[in-house]
Amino acid sequence: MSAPALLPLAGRRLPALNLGASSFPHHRATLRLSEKFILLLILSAFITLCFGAFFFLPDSSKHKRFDLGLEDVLIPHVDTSKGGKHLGSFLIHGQGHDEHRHREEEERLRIKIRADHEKALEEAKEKLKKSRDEIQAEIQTEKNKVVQELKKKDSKPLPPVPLPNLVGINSGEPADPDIREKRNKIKEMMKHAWDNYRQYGWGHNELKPIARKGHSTNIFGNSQMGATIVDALDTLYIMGLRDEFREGQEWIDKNLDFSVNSEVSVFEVNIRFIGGLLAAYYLSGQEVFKIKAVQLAGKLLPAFNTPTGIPWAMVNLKSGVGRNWGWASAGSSILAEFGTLHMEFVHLSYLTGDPVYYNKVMHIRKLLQKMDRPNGLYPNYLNPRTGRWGQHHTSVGGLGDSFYEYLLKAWLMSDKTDTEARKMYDDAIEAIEKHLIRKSNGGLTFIGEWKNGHLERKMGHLTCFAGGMFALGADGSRDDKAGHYLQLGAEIAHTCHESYDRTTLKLGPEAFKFDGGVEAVAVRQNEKYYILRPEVIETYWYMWRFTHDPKYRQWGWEATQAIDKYCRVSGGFSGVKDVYSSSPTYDDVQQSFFLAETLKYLYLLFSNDDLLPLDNWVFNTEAHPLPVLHLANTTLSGNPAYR
Ligand code: DMJ
Repeated sequence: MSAPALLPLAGRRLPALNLGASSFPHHRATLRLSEKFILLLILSAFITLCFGAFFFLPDSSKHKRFDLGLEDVLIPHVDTSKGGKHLGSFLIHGQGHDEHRHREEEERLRIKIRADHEKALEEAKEKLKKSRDEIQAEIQTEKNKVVQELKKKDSKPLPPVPLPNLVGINSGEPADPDIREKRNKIKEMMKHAWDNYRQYGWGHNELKPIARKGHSTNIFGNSQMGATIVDALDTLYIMGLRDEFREGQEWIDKNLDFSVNSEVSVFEVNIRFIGGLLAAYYLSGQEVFKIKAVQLAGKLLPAFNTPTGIPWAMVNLKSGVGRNWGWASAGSSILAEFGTLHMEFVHLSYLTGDPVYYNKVMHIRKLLQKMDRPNGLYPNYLNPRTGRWGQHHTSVGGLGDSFYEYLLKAWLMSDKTDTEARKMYDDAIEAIEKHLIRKSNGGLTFIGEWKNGHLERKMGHLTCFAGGMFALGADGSRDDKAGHYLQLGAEIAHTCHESYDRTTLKLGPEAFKFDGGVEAVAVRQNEKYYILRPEVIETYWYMWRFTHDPKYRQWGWEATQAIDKYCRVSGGFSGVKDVYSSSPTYDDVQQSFFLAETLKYLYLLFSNDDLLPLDNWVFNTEAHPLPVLHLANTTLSGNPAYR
């Protein structure tokens, strides 16, 4: 027979179907074709049956899946605590009443599975009718929906941000050509500092201008956080160095990462990074700065996890573990460090709508308010475990300085509504005047340091910022003593200028004495250095704004020339080790605050007052301008002072 050869598959499986084929040889091929369909039909029916049996028969793995959370619906009577949760025990009990219930459940499931299956098939059919582009468009719409949902989840609604007039008419450019030239010279110095950092230290925290490489100190931890970039941004912006600003912004956007295993100073990171980022945000409106500031602030929050809520000096950005400086009296935190967070943290709460930052700093304030103060003075050391003062050492310079500054600025920043801060400032300044401020034999007003009941007649370069602070706080002072405080500011400015003028380089030493015939001169070798600090120039600028006495511009120009002559090197600017030596040696560090503060204050000193007017802007202690918050009609959660 040749038939099997014609239909080899069918013939081999079901030879009986070939029986009649030989009787109708002319229909043979047609009949074989029908047989083929019949066979296929039977085969597919068989497969469907097998599949159905396989699919609908109970199996333990399926039930285990339902056990994960639906056991109350599926097997409500089973006592799971006795192991009845497993399918095995359910089936063993599957007699009588239980068996009936079980069958019902299975039927219900089958119906549901069938319905789901049909629905899925329908959807698939519909999908297949659509073109590839239509399907892609649908997927994209779905994706966008998810992104929008995520965004909604992450960000709370933000309050409107007030952006005061930024940089005045004509960018504060002075009409007088001589002043303009001086201002241009300062801008050129900024460019020299930036360009060299850009070339030799990019991404590092600071620059070694002689070795021409990156530099860092322990305050920034052990990672490259581009401190100079962040600190310099607003100065670049104010000076109109927009290309440089954009370079900095790009680096921050792409590289500034806070998930690093690095132990940083909470204070320094706050004033330089958070302050710098917030100012850059307010000036430029670029969201990236706000986002980075908020991210970083989140990393600082674990530092507040102490028994008192007084933060540790240092925190590891990754682990959140905090500790204090080994040198601080009795494991204490430092007044100028935990007391210099207020401005930035209030702005963070304002921008995010999250009161957590505000609450942290208000807690510190409340705690300080309750404490006894020896002679009304705040000691520099406070133990965060016990809440007790450490060594009774009070200073308006290092360790204490910016705590007083931030009391005054909290009041100014709140549009003068935070009267609690103003009162604390007034009380503190009264005690300082009584116990620390003296006139030298030569008639120079100085601010000494209080150490265990004894006045040390020594003033630090850092203390010189206080001249500007007194002037800034004159308006609104208690008993209408504005004239007195303006005068005090002028006297401090004069004393600090003397400390510069009595040196060989016309640059100020780190600390100077008023003792044993010595007046405003450093005595110890290790106090003769100048590290590009801003405080004296800062005071000149505030005094200029409040008095317009040309001597402040004159003094500022003397300092500019001295810096350019003695601190400028081809690779940037360096500090000098001895301001009394005619051949100074360099310390080979270009500090980030030189770009953030020293050059900014100099530039402002030679600009018109409408460049960052003090009615609208308050400068943080690192010279980063933050806008006054007109909160009279706004509620900042948990903040009665602002209501
Ligand atoms: C700056 O980082 C800040 O001004 C701080 O408050 C103390 N001093 C340095 C610069 O001298």
